[in-house]
Amino acid sequence: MKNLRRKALATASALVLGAGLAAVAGSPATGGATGAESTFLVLAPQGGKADLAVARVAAADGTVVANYHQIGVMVVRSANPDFVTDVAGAGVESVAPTAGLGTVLDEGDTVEMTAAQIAEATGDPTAEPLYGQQWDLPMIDLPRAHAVTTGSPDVVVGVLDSGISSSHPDLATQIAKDKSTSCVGGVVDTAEAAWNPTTSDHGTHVAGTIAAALNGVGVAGVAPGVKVAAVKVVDNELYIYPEAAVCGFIWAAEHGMQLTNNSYYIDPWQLNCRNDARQRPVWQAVQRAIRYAQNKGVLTVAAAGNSNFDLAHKFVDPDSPNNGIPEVRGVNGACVVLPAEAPGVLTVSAVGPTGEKSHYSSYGQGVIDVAAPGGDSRIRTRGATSTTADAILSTTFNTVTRTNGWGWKQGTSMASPHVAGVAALALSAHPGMTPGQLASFLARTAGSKRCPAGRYDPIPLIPTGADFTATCQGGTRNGFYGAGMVNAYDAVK
Ligand SMILES: [Ca+2]
Repeated sequence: MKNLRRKALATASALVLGAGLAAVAGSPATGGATGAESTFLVLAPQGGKADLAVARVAAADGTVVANYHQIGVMVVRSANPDFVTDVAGAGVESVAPTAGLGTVLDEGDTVEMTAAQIAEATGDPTAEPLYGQQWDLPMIDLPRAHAVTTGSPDVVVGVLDSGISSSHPDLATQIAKDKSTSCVGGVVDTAEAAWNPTTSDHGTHVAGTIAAALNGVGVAGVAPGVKVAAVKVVDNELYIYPEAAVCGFIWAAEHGMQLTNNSYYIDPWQLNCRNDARQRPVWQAVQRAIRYAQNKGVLTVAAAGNSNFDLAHKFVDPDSPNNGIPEVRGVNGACVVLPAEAPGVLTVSAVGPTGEKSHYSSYGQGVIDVAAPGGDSRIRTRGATSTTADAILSTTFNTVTRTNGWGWKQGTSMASPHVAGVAALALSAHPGMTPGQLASFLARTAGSKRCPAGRYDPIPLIPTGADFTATCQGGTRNGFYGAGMVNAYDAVK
């Protein structure tokens, strides 16, 4: 278990972060106020009463749309341009607007299987017809694990993501509908339509890796006996706002989930962290929510990111400024990457079909806890060709045609749910572990993987000009693989 790590994820989201400034929808102002409404997080002192803060919000022309009293955090909407100064005072520890602090989901490309490919694979009705293409499952020793258990329905994994298709033939029986919700906007909406996918099937793919049914259809999940709950935190513009994440963590904590999978990051790193006075309350709120969930028995599993970035040396951002001179940023504790960086979170790197680090996977000694298959469509052939089948096959939902299917994606987003699935199996076989015990258990039962010697260059034959080299540091616990590849059998035997 790591403790109070600091790291950042340089992500592809940098290019589109600016769009987040406009992504908090304005709605018509009411009560005579002028201007568009904005969303604010208002923090009462931790452990204190929120009554005073509630009164101050009302007096400042704000409306509390969600009150997470457990952690002293309120989601407030207001059209008052002076809301931040007006609400300040006794009983309010801090306040900040969240506009511009959404991070875009690193969704990845989906390559869908064709109907012909699916039909061709359905020759054996006694087995999952597409299982033969799930190279990732033998890699984590899953067949032997399933001989022991496929998981208990008492274990519920919260999928904080873009929703789960409840009409998918491989998922319809796997969803704990009574524990599913949308948290978009920071407000709970349990209508089934609200937590189904709209503009992204990322969460549907993640959910299939965790728990796709053993039903003679499509694919197998890592833990098909457990349940997944959709906790939709990604809005229709693919942004994850802090208020949605706060809502999601509290929801998971209050609905008996033992695990959440977080294949996204709330990442201020690409923003100006030096002027963080405005951001600090936002990250404090998210960290309170994560801590609360952990204290309620929820293990947070998170993806490391897809930037081939050394998270152990994040204090130097190689991309900023662009004059070739790395700048040491004035990052402090309010500027952390969440959820991956919060204490107690299990952080996952990705490997491809050879078992080597995926070319995109971020890494870092003391940061990565375990590794799992995330796919690498460019590694098996050492760069000669890009091979879709070297990505991860799971459940998909075409958001244009509104149809369910199966297809490939790759990323640490795909690695993290393998770990969540193994964790769910471990809890099924060995109930009662605390989040900390479970995290340690997964690390202890992982198959240690040594660092490659020298400078790692996964795709030397590709003349793309892109640099995917990396240097792995550490011994049996190292920056590429953490404690090693999760092993489902060793986690249940
Ligand atoms: Ca299936």
